[in-house]
Amino acid sequence: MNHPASPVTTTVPRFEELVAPSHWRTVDFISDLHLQASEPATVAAFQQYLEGTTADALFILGDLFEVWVGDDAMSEPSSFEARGCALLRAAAQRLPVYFMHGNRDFLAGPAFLAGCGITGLADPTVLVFGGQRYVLSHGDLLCLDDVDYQRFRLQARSAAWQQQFLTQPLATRRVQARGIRQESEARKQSGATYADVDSPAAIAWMQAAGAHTLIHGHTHRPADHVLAAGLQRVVLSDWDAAALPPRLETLRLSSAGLERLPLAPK
Ligand SMILES: [Mn+2]
Repeated sequence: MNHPASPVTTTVPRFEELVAPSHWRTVDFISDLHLQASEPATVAAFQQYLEGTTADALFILGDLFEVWVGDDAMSEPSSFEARGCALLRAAAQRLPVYFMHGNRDFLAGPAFLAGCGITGLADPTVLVFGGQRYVLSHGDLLCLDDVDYQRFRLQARSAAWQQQFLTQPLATRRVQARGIRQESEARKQSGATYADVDSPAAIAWMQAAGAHTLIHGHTHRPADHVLAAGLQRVVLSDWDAAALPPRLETLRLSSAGLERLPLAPK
């Protein structure tokens, strides 16, 4: 096979593999809901979606939550995290739910997964469905031009950084998270442009994984890109039920291929 030359700009990661059981007819992918107490319409849309979906499995590819400051936040009975977990737990009784970290909820840990009855998914993972291979990723790792973020990501994913962050009192962590969010909001307002997925790196990943399709979120730029002959990059939509028009969408995989399904707001 003749592959286009792709400069190796990043180390190709190790790919976990998940083979879909043969009884799965449809799989849904969602990401970037950025669930938060201040956006109740999106939370309601998520609940409505979970209660109504006919998918045989749900894959959440990161940034389900706007922020996750530690699994102990779930133990506060009336916390937003406890509520989010209850929604997931109810859904997980009907269908398998898989959760991949995003750059906002990367601190969601084993207690979160166990408490919600959902399964963690490594980034990246290859899903084998109907004899085809799909690379699943949040997508942040592929935004190579975002050099400052890549540096932060490396640090924040280390055991030492996480241990140090998590030893602080919950209230302190919540305050810190608010500060980081305000900074990011200010950056957005300033019109700063965000890096997009690096095409050569995405191609390198797909070739290494033996896959024809990469499905990711993170960039909030939903589109289907053909990167090279037979290689496509499919970008999930973020969710915002209060936007005009609302952004609520799932990507559904079946034997017919991939299809974007708009969801009706409540
Ligand atoms: Mn993200």
